[in-house]
Amino acid sequence: MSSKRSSNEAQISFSESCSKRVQLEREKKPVEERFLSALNIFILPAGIQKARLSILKYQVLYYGGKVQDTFDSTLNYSHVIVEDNIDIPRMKRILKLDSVSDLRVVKTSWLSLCLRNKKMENFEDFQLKEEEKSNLNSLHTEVKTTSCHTKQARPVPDATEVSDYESSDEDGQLAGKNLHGLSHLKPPQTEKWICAQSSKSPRPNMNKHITDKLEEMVKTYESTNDRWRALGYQKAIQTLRKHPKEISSWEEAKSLPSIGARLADKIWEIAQSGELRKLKEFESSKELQILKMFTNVWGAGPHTAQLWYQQGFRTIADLEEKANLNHQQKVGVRLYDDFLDRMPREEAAEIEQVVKRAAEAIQPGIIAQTCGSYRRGQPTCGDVDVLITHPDGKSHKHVFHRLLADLKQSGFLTDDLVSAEETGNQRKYMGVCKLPGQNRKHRRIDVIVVPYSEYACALVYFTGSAHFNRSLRHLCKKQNMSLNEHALKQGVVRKGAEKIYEGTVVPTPTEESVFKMLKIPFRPPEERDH
Ligand code: DCT
Ligand code: MG
Repeated sequence: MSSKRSSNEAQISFSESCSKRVQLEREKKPVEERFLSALNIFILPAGIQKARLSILKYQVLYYGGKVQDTFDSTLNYSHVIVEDNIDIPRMKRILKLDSVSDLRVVKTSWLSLCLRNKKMENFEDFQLKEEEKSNLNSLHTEVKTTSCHTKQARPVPDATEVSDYESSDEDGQLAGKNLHGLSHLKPPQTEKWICAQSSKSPRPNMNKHITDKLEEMVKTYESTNDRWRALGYQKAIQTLRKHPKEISSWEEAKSLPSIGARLADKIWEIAQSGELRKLKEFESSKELQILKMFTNVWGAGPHTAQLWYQQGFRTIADLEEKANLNHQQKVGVRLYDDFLDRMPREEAAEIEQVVKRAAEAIQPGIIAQTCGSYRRGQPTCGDVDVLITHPDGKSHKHVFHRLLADLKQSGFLTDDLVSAEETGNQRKYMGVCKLPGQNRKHRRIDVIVVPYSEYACALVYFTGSAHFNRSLRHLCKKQNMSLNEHALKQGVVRKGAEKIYEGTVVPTPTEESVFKMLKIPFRPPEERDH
């Protein structure tokens, strides 16, 4: 790609993004936020990805600096910015200059550092000088990292990204050893799967500053029913969480699975500036904020939220007073604040005890186990998911209605949302409970009664997390199996997404047996919090 072409494209996209709006925003900014006001720069477009160039220019303008679109040797630039891999001879060739001794030539990683730290950083470590013998592969042109946030374009992927199994050397060696009866040494390919890994992995999320922003994008797209975009962002988040190091170039982001050019643009924008313009636009959109609020009403999805908005409702009070609500939405609106508040796990434990005691009074020997985030050891829970069964395989059948009746009678269950949902041999109740005493909040509770033969699969499913479950299901597909809250099946035949043969149920007496069948190590609940 010629640098000229890239420069022109960049300017088109730049002029689109830096319209009057940027100028106006800039003028409104207090002086301390215009920390780049001393800059009057030219950015050499060569080697800089189009979107990244546009972002850099936008950000410099936004924080009070000046950017010249074309190079003019008579102008007095504060800095001329060049991509990290460009050396002085190449820069001179591109700009048709005999000498650059009058210019302060600085690498883009300096600009990124300033934008990230929101202050003018010292540029000297990033400066390229005429007399330096620049060489792409020489250490002399390497940027000295003054901060762990310093960005450099580095070759990817990093060796640690590739699992042992995928490493061709290792594979080759093992293939040779197979002949000598060492085939058991070859690690199973399941190792790569999320569900095979502990969520308590010693490796932290190195890109949390990016995934946090992308999570916000997911929430927004979910509230507007843009499921494909939401899914695309979710996949990218999963990939970034697994990535062993901080993203340090657009190319690195783009090289990762599930990340295309547009997502790489967004990721790189956050990596460089700590911000995402698109998210800021969303956050400043009143309509989107209201849609988000409406989709948080229990029983309302994106379509209903849209409808309410079109009907002119703007607040939860509007809904309460004027909207035509069904039973669930009425409960959702009345208890809006309580439902948004996550309860401490101690309160979830108290709720579990109330249900356990009531179930035990009906049928001795009954098992009542809280699953979900509580079982995964989270400090707070959005709701309480109680799974009930009986080891004799039959006594659970009589418990469901009596248990709910008793809990309503005692005043513990205050509202029903879904009185009884039957799927196969399982029954699910969704409602609201409140512990006795002053200052107690209403809490969401699900009670699920299952036959003992389905208990292990139900435990796995209702313990989650949802992300962990998705990974389990994908892994099943790869092994011609299927898994849901009822059973694990093997010998499943699929044609594309369609199941041609349902397969046969594999007995799974314990959670451990489910993991074993899938050929992954057993993970206790607190290690499934992905
Ligand atoms: N689940 C799932 N897929 C979903 C939603 C839920 O597999 N889309 C499973 C995994 C968790 C379990 O059901 C209970 O669901 P929630 O209560 O919604 O989730 P949680 O992990 O308990 O989180 P929270 O604390 O918010 O309730
Ligand atoms: Mg839950």
